[in-house]
Amino acid sequence: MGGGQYSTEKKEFDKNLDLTKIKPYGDTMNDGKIQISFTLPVDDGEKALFAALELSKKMGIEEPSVAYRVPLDKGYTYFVLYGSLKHSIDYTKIKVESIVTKAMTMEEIDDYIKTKLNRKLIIIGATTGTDAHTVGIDAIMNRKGFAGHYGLERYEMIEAYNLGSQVSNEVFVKKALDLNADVLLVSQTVTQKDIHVRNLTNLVDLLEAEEIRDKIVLICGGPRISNELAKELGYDAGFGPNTFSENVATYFVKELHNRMF
Ligand code: B12
Repeated sequence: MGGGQYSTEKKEFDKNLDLTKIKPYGDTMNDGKIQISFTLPVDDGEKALFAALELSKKMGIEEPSVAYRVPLDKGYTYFVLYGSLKHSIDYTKIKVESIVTKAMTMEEIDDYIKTKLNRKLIIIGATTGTDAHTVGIDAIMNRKGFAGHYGLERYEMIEAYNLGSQVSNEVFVKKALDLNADVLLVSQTVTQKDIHVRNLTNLVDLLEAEEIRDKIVLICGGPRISNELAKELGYDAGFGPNTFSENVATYFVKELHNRMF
């Protein structure tokens, strides 16, 4: 069982980088080396190992080998698997819309607000619904910042209100009305059973009902949020992993400026 993982054939890799056929890089260009992990809902054992290897071959992974496996509980086994991906993609055909091409610095953003928008901006952020994850919104808003990037609370020309987590959409919208917010920042981490989609959509409905949707720059973010998803759900923009306050602030100051004309 589980045999035949390795071929003894000597492989000749074309080591030239061809952007029309890129694949993962391990230690030789075009070797396709990847590591993946998943859980199978079966007990640990030789049969489970064989199933994991077969599944990996179906995913297009050649010569898969299980680097690590552990029973998680009765009826569940976790695998870390290593192998070579046979698939490639044409990188030259990919077109993506980039929200912010070059982020300004905190000082440049403050200066932009002073000279082009002529007043302090009111920004409200929260992790909404039942979601309890605060680290993402704190990374964007907290004065002390994240990974060497100060948060919006430190910006001279921004009045930032971080409402924390598990904020209901109703409370969030009320705060937006009370403070006359320019920008709303929504963080969503939990995506199980698409709860984030329902929650984010409900917020748009409430803002529309209050007739303030168009007056506000509405932005969402989180580890599984993309700009495409955000737009689809009726947001102005969406930000995913590796976002800093400068990325989102560069976007919203320019968006507010565009809306002046
Ligand atoms: C810490 C943590 C917790 C802590 C949270 C503490 C806190 N105060 O936040 C606690 C222990 C409470 C927790 C609880 C749960 N968690 Co949790 N948690 C994590 C963990 C380990 C790290 C998340 C984190 O802090 N990341 C660091 C921040 C900086 O990254 P980030 O959120 O992606 O933020 C960046 C960007 O996304 C972006 N961003 C984020 N928000 C926003 C908003 C805007 C406007 C913008 C512009 C950008 C932006 O900018 C940030 C900086 O770059 C992850 C696993 C992991 N390693 O990621 C699981 C994880 C997120 N948790 C998970 C789950 C399932 C839960 C629970 C449901 C578990 C349970 N069954 O009880 C509960 C949730 C309960 C609830 N009601 O929400 C799952 C989510 C799966 C899913 N896709 O739905 C994960 C992925 C773990 C896993 N592998 O299963 N969790």
